[in-house]
Parts: sequence; structure tokens; C-alpha cells
Amino acid sequence: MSIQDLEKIFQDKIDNEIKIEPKDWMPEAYRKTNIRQISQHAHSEVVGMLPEGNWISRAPSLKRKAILIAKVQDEAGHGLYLYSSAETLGSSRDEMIAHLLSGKAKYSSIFNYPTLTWADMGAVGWLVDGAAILNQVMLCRTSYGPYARAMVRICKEESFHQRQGFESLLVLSRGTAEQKAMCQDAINRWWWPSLMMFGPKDSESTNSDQSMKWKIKRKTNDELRQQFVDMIAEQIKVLGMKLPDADLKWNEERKHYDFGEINWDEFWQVVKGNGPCNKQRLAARNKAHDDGEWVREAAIAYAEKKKQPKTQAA
Ligand code: BYC
Repeated sequence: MSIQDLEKIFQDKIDNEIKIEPKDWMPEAYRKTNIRQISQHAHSEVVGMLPEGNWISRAPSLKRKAILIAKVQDEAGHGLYLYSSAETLGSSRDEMIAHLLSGKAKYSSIFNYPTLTWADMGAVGWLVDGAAILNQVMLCRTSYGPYARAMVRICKEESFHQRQGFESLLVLSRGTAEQKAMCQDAINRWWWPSLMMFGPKDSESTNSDQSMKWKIKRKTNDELRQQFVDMIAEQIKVLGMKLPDADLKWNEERKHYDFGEINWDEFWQVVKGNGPCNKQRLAARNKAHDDGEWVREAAIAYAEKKKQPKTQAA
């Protein structure tokens, strides 16, 4: 079959909502884009454990501690499903992890900000997981089968994450003056970085056009960002707090909230490795990898032993 025939069969499947599976023919660029996006997503889950892990030992009660541990464990699980999904495209896990550890691979900008107070755990759950889930609900319908199926389970867990974040902030918002101030301060610091999670404006998004044609993405960065602003602008009223944007205003004509300009210089600085915690995050991942060397060695030795005939192994 000619390459044109193969491309036609591939695009017809996409147009007819048939998932692309690992053994199907696919254009090299489709394979590469999926490996890039899925591995970045996996790295984001794994690095995302760090800012929250920071508060496990300081959670204010046993209940909050148990919830936070469960959430951080969920993120590890998400990373593992996603690495497995990227592996079905021919990329090895060792290679993906090596790119993360060397700083070559990207991961979400949001995890390069520090978690300074307990209220940040609520703000991360509500805003960061809230932004993540809008993007991820769309990815449940992405065209690559193993990625779409991984996202279904991830979304179920993420919705619990977002709700627990909101509930935690709700408690603070009804607490003492000091707790209220802590809640507002966390919202002030996490709002703009959360909006950046959706990626650059559509006009600056290098991958969007092709990814939309291949139905890897179903909504553009700006569409999802607007959906997020509309959702949060309503939810904040329940908290009785304010979003730190003087330009946030309902636009009756558009039937959407207008909002202020994002600081794109800050976004690109963070993406390039110059955010407040980029170096700290990579150092923590490298240390965890080095400290885990003995586990990998033991697992390989055990696997080798299992391969030997029984008499020899004994
Ligand atoms: N940060 O052409 P564009 C979570 C890069 S974790 C850093 O629009 P695309 C959680 C982009 O990679 C959930 N880099 O790209 C975990 C591209 O560079 P390359 C994380 C960014 O891929 C723990 C360039 O900018 N979610 O839920 O079409 C605790 C141009 O952008 C960012 C995912 O990973 C960014 N924010 O669209 C709590 C979702 N934005 O690769 C919570 C999966 C853009 O060409 N990913 N860049 O060198 C996606 O849906 C898409 O990759 C994006 C970007 C919407 C993020």
C-alpha cells in the first residue's frame, strides 16, 4: 500500500471517531506528538507530587493528612498509567525519565511554584486540579486509544481532588480572620499560574492546529482557559473570596467572563527553567532516582533469578 493510502485510512479512522491503537499504522509525526504530550503529562503528575508532598508531615489533622497522602499517591498512579501509555508508542520508560532528569523534557509550568501555607493545598486542589480536569475530560476523547482509556480513570480521581481542595478552602473561608486571609493569599498566588496551565494563546500555540486535526486535542488552549475562568468566577462567590483580577467581568454579549492579560513573559521564563522552583524540583527528582538505584538493581536481579531453571535458582 502506498503512503498516501495509509494516510487516508488513518485520517478516515480519526474522522469517523475510531481510536488509533498501538499496532495501527500512524504517521511518524502523530506518534512523536503523542509521545511528547503523554510523556510531558506523565512528568507533570510525578513532579506534581512534590509541592503537595511538602505538606504531608504538616497537615493540620489526621483526616487532612490521610486525604493528602491519598491524593499524592493518586498522582504517582497517574504518572505510571501515562508512562505505560507512551511506551505503547515505542518510547522506553528509561528514555523518558532520562529526559525529565536532565531537564530536556517539559512538564507543567504550575509545579515550579512553591506551596507556602496550608491553604495552598486547598488552592492547588481547587484551581490546579480544576484546570487539569477540564483539559483531561477533553482528553478522554483523544484519538489515541491507550491515552484516552488512561484518562478515564485519571479523571475520576481528579474530580475527587478538586472537590477536596474546594472543601478545604471552604472551611478556611469560614474560619478566623487569619484563616480567611491565608485562603485569599493562596488564591491570589495560584490564580494566574493556573491560567497559564492551558498553554500559550492559540495564536502562539505551535502544536494546536495539527493536534486538533488529529483529534489529539479537542479544544484549543484559549477555549479551555475561558471555560475555566467561567467556572471559577462563579465558584469563588461561594467562598466569599476574590480573584486577583480587576478586569474580571461578565460580558453579556459574549456570555463569558472577560479577564485580564496573562503575564506571558513569566510563563515562558518558567517553561524555560527559570521559575521559582525549577531547580529544586529537578534536584528532588534526581535525588529520588539515585536513592532508588538499589531497588531497580534488586528488581533486575530478582527477574534474572526467576528466569533461571528451578534447580539452578535454588
Ligand atoms: N507548562 O503548542 P502548545 C495534574 C509548551 S498534572 C509547560 O500549545 P500543546 C496534577 C508545550 O509543551 C496535569 N510547558 O502545546 C498533578 C509546547 O512545547 P513543545 C498536566 C507548556 O502540547 C499533580 C509549547 O509550550 N496536564 O493534573 O499543543 C498534582 C507550545 O504549546 C505548557 C497535562 O499535561 C505549560 N503549562 O498544548 C496536581 C495535559 N503549556 O512540547 C495536579 C496534557 C504549553 O512543543 N497536555 N507548554 O516543546 C496537554 O493537553 C497539552 O500538552 C497542553 C499544551 C494543553 C498543556
